[in-house]
Amino acid sequence: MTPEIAAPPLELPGHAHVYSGKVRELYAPLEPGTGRPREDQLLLVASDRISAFDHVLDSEIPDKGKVLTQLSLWWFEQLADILPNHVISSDVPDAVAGRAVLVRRLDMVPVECIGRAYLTGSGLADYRESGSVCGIPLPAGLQDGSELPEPIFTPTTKAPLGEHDQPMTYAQVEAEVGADLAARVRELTTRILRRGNEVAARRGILLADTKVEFGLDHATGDADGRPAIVLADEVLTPDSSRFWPAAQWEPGRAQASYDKQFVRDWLTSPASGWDRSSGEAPPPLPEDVVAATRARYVEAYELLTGRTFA
Ligand code: Q0Z
Repeated sequence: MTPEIAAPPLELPGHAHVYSGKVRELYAPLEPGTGRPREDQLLLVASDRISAFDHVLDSEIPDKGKVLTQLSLWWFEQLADILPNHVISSDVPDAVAGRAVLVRRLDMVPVECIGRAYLTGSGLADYRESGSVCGIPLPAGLQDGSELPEPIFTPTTKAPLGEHDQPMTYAQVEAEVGADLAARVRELTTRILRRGNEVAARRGILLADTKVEFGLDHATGDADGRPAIVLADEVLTPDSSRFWPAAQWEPGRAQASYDKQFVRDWLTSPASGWDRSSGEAPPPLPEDVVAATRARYVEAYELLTGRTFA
């Protein structure tokens, strides 16, 4: 892929820019006295940028950052009986109102914790080659989009930006973080996805898979003196999970993507004039595709939360 040049990050008074992701930014609040970056907090800012086919598009989706941030905050509440989360406050600078959260800086677990409830994508490719996913044997005869007998943990490495994460076996996770922590993040990942699907199914949405990130809070130990595991980053958003409309679910073909279907359909249609295999950056989206995509994000938020997106 051709590396597209990222837009310079927003200047936020009182904050130091720490890191740019594909569609999000990390800042550290500055200490009022010293002006130095705080080491115990981060400001997570979601932009309106969207990626498709491994490219960050030139077109933004208005309110996408707000919708995903508010959805993630809502999920943290739905998951609060399973584990604590990193959120300190959603009282953030006006420039990023609604699309940023102030969080506790944690010691991040160096594994991408992926849970799968349905088979697709790289999991499907692995299954077709080996009959298993990340070393987990699965029944024969599964198709693209099949529901799995139970949610599975299919971790990957955390690759640097622009590189692809690599699948890990569970034994590799144990070697990386120890058997105790490996078992705990595996259990938490599948519990989060199971809870997510219990809630989403009532609203006509399937959560095929999800990526969650955990951090350790060494200050808060559990009864056995182990550091508390804290849910970090964003959770169960369309950027971290595959959302499928349940009404259109039909194993045996690629499923409609809840959020990006209009984007993908237009980019792969003759109308876009774009050749996915060319390595070229995709063209800007027509305004009706932008509007329809914004409406899908808002619809997912409103369906799931039962709230109106202001
Ligand atoms: C999250 C990311 C980006 C948003 C680091 N609570 C935490 N403590 C320490 N580190 C992180 C968190 Cl959430 C952390 N990321 C991913 C990148 C914007 C989130 F650019 N990286």
